[in-house]
Amino acid sequence: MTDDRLHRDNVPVGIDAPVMPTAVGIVHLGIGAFHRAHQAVYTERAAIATGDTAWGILGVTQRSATVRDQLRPQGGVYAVLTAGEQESSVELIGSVVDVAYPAEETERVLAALAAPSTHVVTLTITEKGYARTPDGALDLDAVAGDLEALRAGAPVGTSGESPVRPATSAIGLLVRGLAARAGSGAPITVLTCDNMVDNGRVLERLVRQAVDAGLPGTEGDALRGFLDAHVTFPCSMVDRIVPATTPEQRDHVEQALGVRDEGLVVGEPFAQWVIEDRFAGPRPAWEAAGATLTKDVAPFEQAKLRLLNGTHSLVAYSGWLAGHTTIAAAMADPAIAERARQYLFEDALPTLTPPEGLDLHQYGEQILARFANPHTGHTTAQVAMDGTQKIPYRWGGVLSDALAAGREPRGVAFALAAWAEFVRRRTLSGEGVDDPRAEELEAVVSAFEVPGGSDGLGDVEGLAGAEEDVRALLGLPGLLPETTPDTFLDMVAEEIESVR
Ligand code: NAI
Ligand code: CS2
Repeated sequence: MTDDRLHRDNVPVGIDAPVMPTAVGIVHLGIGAFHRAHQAVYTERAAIATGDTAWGILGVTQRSATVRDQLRPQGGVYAVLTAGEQESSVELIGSVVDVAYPAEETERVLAALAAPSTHVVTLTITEKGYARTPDGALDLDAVAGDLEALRAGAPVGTSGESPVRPATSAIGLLVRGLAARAGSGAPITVLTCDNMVDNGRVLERLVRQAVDAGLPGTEGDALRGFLDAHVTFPCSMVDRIVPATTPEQRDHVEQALGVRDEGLVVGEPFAQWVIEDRFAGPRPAWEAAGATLTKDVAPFEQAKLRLLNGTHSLVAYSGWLAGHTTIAAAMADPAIAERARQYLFEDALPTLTPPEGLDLHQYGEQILARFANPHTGHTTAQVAMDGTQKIPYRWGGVLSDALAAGREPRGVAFALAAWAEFVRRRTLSGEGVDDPRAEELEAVVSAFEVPGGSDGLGDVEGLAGAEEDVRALLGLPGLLPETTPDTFLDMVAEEIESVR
């Protein structure tokens, strides 16, 4: 530990010391910015409110060791900068006790998932982390390595006699951990905190598909019996705008704290967590930190995904095309703000049943005000990532319900035109599309236009070329509802001109 680095044992004067967990009660898969600014904060605040310190978190990060290398030298402690319109504040979080990188520490993670002291697994592995094919089924190729390890029954916690095969997927790692736990029969709750409709049920289906594929027939009966009797997969709606941390934000907080925090995360003041009250065993008293426990998350989840996330994606694509780096800058553009309002209030809001006690118009206005907050620095490019994984949840339901009600939602048509043009420009400029289905997307665009043409945007035969590739992009399997009529695709084509 060095004096100029934040650490559990080196807390700056003048700021409240973080909680010191006495046990690991939670394993979190997908520790990134959002978990650190949301679930870990709720867990910290619940420990402070109740004095229950048995809810230490072991974070797991699948894709890189960066977060481990940020937090391990700090004893797991990091700061959260809350960046509001009027003021900002810094809070130290001690609920994360360590971070494991499965490629090098699979055995440790499996042992933690099997440990009787672990009662909850939470996940923020991004929509693409659920390893699904376009029709929503588990992509068995993506979890093949883990299913082989499952079949091999590699022992957990061995000291090297039979090295455990490194995990290749979050879903595979989770299934192997549950398999390691099954023998004890110790109950556990698996709580996904990713932006998907019916997220808990989606995750349960994928876990069960993995078990059926990995341990077919009677081989898997013990594990299936354990899942039936001792494991629950509640749904949750999570909300707090948490952008990727910038070097400038780290420098700003270093000035304020007097020590360097490599694990800093930044969030807006607003936060909400609505959790289905269906736990297999003990859990932190998250309600003491403001979480809502309910029997039915769906109305909250649908309102948030359609009103916040759907508008967010529209602003991201149209804002990026207009040259705006941040969401806030895009919201300051009257043309974009108007389109955001049209989608939110005319397309999405009428498809919703308001959650009890929620005024959807006020909620919508609050969302637009949150987007306009320039202090988070949330970029259009970040929100624009992984569009094929987000569009079905954010615009797909609005489109289906609007069409069923006899409406053709102009705001959704505009949003899809903006997404398609974003894909086209990113492909033809050579920058590429940050999306797990990038290869498919780029192939569609390149089939209609020659990348790197006269204007660097391809030899487009006028809008005709663009219209063809937009229709081809929208026809990608699993993107739009199969019942989408041609008349709506015509509306999208009409909107191309407004985004070019
Ligand atoms: P991040 O990029 O900081 O962290 C993503 C985490 O997911 C990392 O640990 C990464 O290793 C893991 N991951 C990424 N791809 C994966 C894959 N294919 N398989 C397994 N693990 C994978 O992102 P951030 O901001 O933490 O957001 C993560 C998720 O949290 C989002 O995708 C969304 O579902 C949810 N969320 C994010 C909010 C935000 O404002 N950032 C707000 C509400 C929900
Ligand atoms: C954003 C979300 O990046 C995105 O797709 O729309 O991460 C958004 O910031 C959160 O859902 C807000 O709760």
